[in-house]
Amino acid sequence: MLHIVIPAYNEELRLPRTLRELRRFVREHASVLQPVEVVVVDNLSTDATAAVALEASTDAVPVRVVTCAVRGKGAAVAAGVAATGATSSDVVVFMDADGATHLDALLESWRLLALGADVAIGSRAAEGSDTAVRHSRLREAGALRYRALTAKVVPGIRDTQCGFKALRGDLAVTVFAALRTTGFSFDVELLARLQRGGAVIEEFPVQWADVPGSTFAPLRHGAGSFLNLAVIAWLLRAAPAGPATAVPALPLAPAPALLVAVEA
Ligand SMILES: Nc1nc2c(ncn2[C@@H]2O[C@H](COP(=O)(O)OP(=O)(O)O)[C@@H](O)[C@H]2O)c(=O)[nH]1
Ligand SMILES: [Mg+2]
Repeated sequence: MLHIVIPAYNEELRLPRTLRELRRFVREHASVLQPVEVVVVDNLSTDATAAVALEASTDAVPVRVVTCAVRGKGAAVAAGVAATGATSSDVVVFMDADGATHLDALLESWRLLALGADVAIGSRAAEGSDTAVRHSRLREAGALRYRALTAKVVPGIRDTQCGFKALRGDLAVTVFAALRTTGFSFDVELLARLQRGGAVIEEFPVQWADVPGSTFAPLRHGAGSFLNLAVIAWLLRAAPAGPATAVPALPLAPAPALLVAVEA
């Protein structure tokens, strides 16, 4: 089963289109992506986020709304992953409410997990990615610095902040239960923990288009993001990056249909 977690803070405008596209995409690739459940995590929204999410629910793509009382994208994704109750035969994906990452990422991440990866992360830095629209100059400059620092915490990973990531279900539940970062830097802590646990992490190129209405405000969230990186490095100081074996062997048995469908 595929569980798709979407953190949402005041997303009544951007979420409906994302859920509509998701329904269409799942219908087109039903043999790979069904059964699926969407968990929208309403992060104390003051608009109609929960209502528009529930309105989008169908039999083929059921949508469940979970409330997270702790603000922050990290807290919201963690609450959603916990609510999936995913097991080793499941896949957990999380993606942003704005649908900035093209949904082809669903197929590619499935394929990588089926081939043996524990984690597959969308990357705007990987060869072959296509990032049509860019952020403001200020955000770009900040992102560049941020990337240079994340490289020290999670060596080898080129884009920690793309909104799309897929994990083996049991691993997702375990690692998110340990996560401490509630804000936008949670991806770095997540990847650092996974890396130190010996998880096989594959970065794959995505088609990515910025969608107006970002909830990330460089001036408001920027400094906090850098501070969080320092906290994460400190939190994980005792666990050196490098090969480890804490992650149990691959439990996902790929259906033959999956590999064929993805290649088609
Ligand atoms: N800023 C913010 N975003 C949140 C929060 N909780 C969940 N989110 C979601 O996190 C995602 C962030 O994506 P987005 O706003 O597009 O940021 P960007 O893509 O990094 O510019 C969206 O789905 C938000 O709705 C929160 O407390 N604050
Ligand atoms: Mg976005």
